[in-house]
Amino acid sequence: MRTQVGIIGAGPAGLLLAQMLHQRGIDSVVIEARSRAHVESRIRAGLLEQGSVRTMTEAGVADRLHREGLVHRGLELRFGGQGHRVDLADLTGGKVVTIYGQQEAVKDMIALRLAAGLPLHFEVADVAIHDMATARPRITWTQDGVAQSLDCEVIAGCDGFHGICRPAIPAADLRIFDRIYPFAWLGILAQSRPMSEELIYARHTHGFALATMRSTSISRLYLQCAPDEDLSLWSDDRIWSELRARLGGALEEGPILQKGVTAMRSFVAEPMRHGRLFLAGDAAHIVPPTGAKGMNLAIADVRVLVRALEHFFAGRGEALMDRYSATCLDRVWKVQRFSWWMTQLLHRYDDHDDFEERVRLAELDYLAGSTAALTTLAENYVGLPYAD
Ligand code: RFL
Ligand code: PHB
Repeated sequence: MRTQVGIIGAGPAGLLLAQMLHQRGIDSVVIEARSRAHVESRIRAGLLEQGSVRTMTEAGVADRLHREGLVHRGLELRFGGQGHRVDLADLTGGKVVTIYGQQEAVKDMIALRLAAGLPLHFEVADVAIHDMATARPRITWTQDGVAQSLDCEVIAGCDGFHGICRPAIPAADLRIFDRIYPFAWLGILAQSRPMSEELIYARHTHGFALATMRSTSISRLYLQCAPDEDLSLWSDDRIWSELRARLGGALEEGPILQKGVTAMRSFVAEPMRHGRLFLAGDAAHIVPPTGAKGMNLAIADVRVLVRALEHFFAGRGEALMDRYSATCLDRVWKVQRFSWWMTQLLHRYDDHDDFEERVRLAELDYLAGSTAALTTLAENYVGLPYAD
């Protein structure tokens, strides 16, 4: 088999890349380790920046997103038992964010690709990359026990944090920046009306909590917990009572549909390219979810990669491919900074002394009362402008 771009991973990065390349007449083959049912039911991100929605709209994958997505013009910060509304739209000249489940976006993109008869292979195993330093890199895998080989001109490593693409780059050619936080999030999906029409980010003496949603009848709620938290110690009653304590206000309870613990980490691998292998999305970087940036950053990488590949396949040379990593990393580090800042501001650190606690509360109080400080938060939250 041969193609122009071999894409490893059918998450948001891989699927959007495949679709945007198809729009430009560039062939690709997507391979995915898990089953279609698995990737379509994996509950993860929910918040899209305005630019992500625009990118998905231009890519032709946003019809249902526009019908079912919930547009939010603001959010609430809660601390010291009081809520403070942040008017994102007012602070950013009208920009908004949209709630739409990542797995819904993934379902839409898979359906579109399969309906168009374009190659997307699930449940592949033993994926390996060969000759990535040459102009004819190759991907091999097995499917149903049969060995497969794909000759490519470019390989896109969109296989997430635990994929094989980043580790395939020689360690000496990669610089890793990593920070692991001393807490995690216990997340639930519940059949209950959201607490409020907008997201609530709460800082409480027990720790952080977040009230978000997937629809007007499904809530998504998160609680700061220990990184090695034992879920079996969290009965539904305990979860609801802790959420009530941290979020304050009226919280409607309902059947819990899903529970999980998410680790918190900041991670960047530089550069995001090795020869003809280009990393995009979580394969290259991870942010803690407090800023709601992971999927948005994956989409931003894909935009840059599509432009570079469009130039290359139009015979206009490799200049944009050469700039791919630096262009992406410029945004990645700004988003890392914002995600780290939101995380440290809103979480409880067991090793922090009273001085640090007072400084954090002063910062929150300053933030809530300063249009300058809120504008900084808002313009990062709705998404920084793209370089192009
Ligand atoms: P993904 O989604 O991990 O997709 C990678 C795909 O590659 C497959 N794969 C392989 N395929 C073939 N061969 C191999 N050897 C393979 N190894 C792996 C995997 O099965 C998978 O299908 O990465 P991608 O596309 O880069 O997308 C990144 C996003 O998924 C991620 O950043 C976000 O979910 C992060 N995130 C959030 N991002 C936001 O923008 N807004 C949010 O509100 C938000 N909330 C969150 C989040 C992540 C969370 N968790 C669970 C980590 C909330 C949570 C709780
Ligand atoms: C979500 O809806 O899952 C979500 C929203 C905002 C965040 C993190 C997760 O900061």
